Amino acid sequence: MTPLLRLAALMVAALTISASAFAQSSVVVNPDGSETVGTLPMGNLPLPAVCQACITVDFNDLASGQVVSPDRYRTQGLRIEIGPSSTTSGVVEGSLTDVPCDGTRSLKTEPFIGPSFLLRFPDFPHGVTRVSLDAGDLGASDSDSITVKAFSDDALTTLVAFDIGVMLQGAPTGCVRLSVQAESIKAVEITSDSVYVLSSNSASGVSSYPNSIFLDNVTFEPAPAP
Ligand SMILES: [Ca+2]
Ligand SMILES: [Ca+2]
Repeated sequence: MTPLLRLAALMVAALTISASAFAQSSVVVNPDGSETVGTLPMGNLPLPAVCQACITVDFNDLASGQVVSPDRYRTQGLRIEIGPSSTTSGVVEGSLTDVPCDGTRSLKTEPFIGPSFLLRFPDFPHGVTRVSLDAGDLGASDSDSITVKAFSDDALTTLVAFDIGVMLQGAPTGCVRLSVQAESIKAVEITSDSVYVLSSNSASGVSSYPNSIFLDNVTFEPAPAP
C-alpha cells in the first residue's frame, strides 16, 4: 500500500466511524472539527455560539422557491450573491420543502446544482470577525465536502480563514455547522465538492453535483474599528 493509499484508507476509516456515530446521535463532532447537526424538530437546534453584537439571518421570512435579491438582507448588513466558483449561473431562492438544517426555511440555488453562495458584508467598514453557518443536504444522496472560505478583501484575493465539513454519501438529511474567524472578513464563499459514487471501480461510475447544498442560519459579528 502506497503512503497515499494508506492515507486514503485511514480517512475512509475515520469517516466511517463518524458516519456510524452520526446514526446514533443528532450532533457529532467530525474528525475535521465540524459539527454534524441532524434534522431536529423546529426550535430544538442549538443556537449559534453566543457572541456580542452577533447578527443572525435565518431566512424564515422566505416563501418556498421565493427568489432572493442580493440586497434583501442588506438592512441586517448581509449581501448574498452567486459565487465565482459556480459551475453555472443561477439565483438564490428559498428552499422548497424538507429543509435539512433545523426544520425551517433555508437557502438553495436555482438550479440546485452548480451555483455557489457568496456572502458579503458591505455595510461594515472593517468587515466582520466571524461567520458561522449551517450547510447540508437531503438524505440519502451524494456526498458533500463543503468548504467555507473567508476573504479579507472584496476582490476575494486574500484568503484569511476556511472551514470544511463532510456529509457522506447516503448520510441522512442534515447539516454541518461551519465557522470562520479572522480580524477582518469582507466576503465568504461556500462551495461543495459533491459526488455520488455508483461504482468505485470505474471513473464513469462517479457523478458530480457541484455546490448542491442548502444554507441556513448565517451568523456574523461586525468588526470593531482597529
Ligand atoms: Ca431557517
Ligand atoms: Ca449534495
